[in-house]
Amino acid sequence: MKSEQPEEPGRPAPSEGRGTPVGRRVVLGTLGLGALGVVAAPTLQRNLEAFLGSAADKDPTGLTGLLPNGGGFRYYSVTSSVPHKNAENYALTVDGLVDHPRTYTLADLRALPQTRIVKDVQCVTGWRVPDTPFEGVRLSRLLDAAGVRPSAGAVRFTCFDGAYSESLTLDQARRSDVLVALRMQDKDLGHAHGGPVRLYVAPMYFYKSAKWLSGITVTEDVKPGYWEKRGYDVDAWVGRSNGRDDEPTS
Ligand SMILES: Nc1nc2c(c(=O)[nH]1)N[C@H]1C(S)=C(S)[C@@H](COP(=O)(O)O)O[C@H]1N2
Ligand SMILES: [Mo]
Repeated sequence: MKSEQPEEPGRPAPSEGRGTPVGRRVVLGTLGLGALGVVAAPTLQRNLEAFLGSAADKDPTGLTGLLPNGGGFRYYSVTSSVPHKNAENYALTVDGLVDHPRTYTLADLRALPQTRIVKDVQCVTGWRVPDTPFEGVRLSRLLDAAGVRPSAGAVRFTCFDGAYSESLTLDQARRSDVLVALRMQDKDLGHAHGGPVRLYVAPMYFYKSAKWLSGITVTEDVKPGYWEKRGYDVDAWVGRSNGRDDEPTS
């Protein structure tokens, strides 16, 4: 199996799995998923997301992060299970240093103007997926509606997995290529890709694009996110951070 952790002499290799990379057979054995091979059949490809979501829910090891997530993506979660949310129970709260805190339902977000962006996706561990459409509401629109106070300098993102978090400076958050995304690859975001709503930060490594987004809190200063507390760069520009030289994505 190809290692998820490229050798980078002189600096610690980025790591997004909780386990050591292991052979495919070991992963499958651990998960009891001996039938995974059949998932590669094209007719069953559409079931992959649902399959991965349920596999991760039963995976105490975190090794599902080493499994493919369809179309060149890898499935990542830092928790062993994530609740499923839909139009009935999804909520996104915007609060913190704002004049008009508010909670959005999925219907609320769908009713706002949608922006579609097509760029490459680049993970800091090395994998890249070309020309991926994301669609949703510009984060800047939600911030403007909330009325950001002059003392604010940053935004913190939290997730209904109960563990992941991310951050942007206010200037970064206001870029036109930063979305609260409802759709990916021209489909509603599935659970395995962070649905029903994830953040999409086009110019940055994909760890910035928090899945299962549930909270947007305007803060005074940047609060480093989950991976940033574990060594990743807070300013995560593709090609000029984390010691990497990938082609920029945006
Ligand atoms: N809530 C949450 N968001 C997350 C992560 C995570 O573990 N939990 N992993 C990040 C990383 S490192 C990557 S590469 C992408 C993976 O997205 P995918 O599972 O849709 O391929 O999600 C990012 N957002
Ligand atoms: Mo990543």
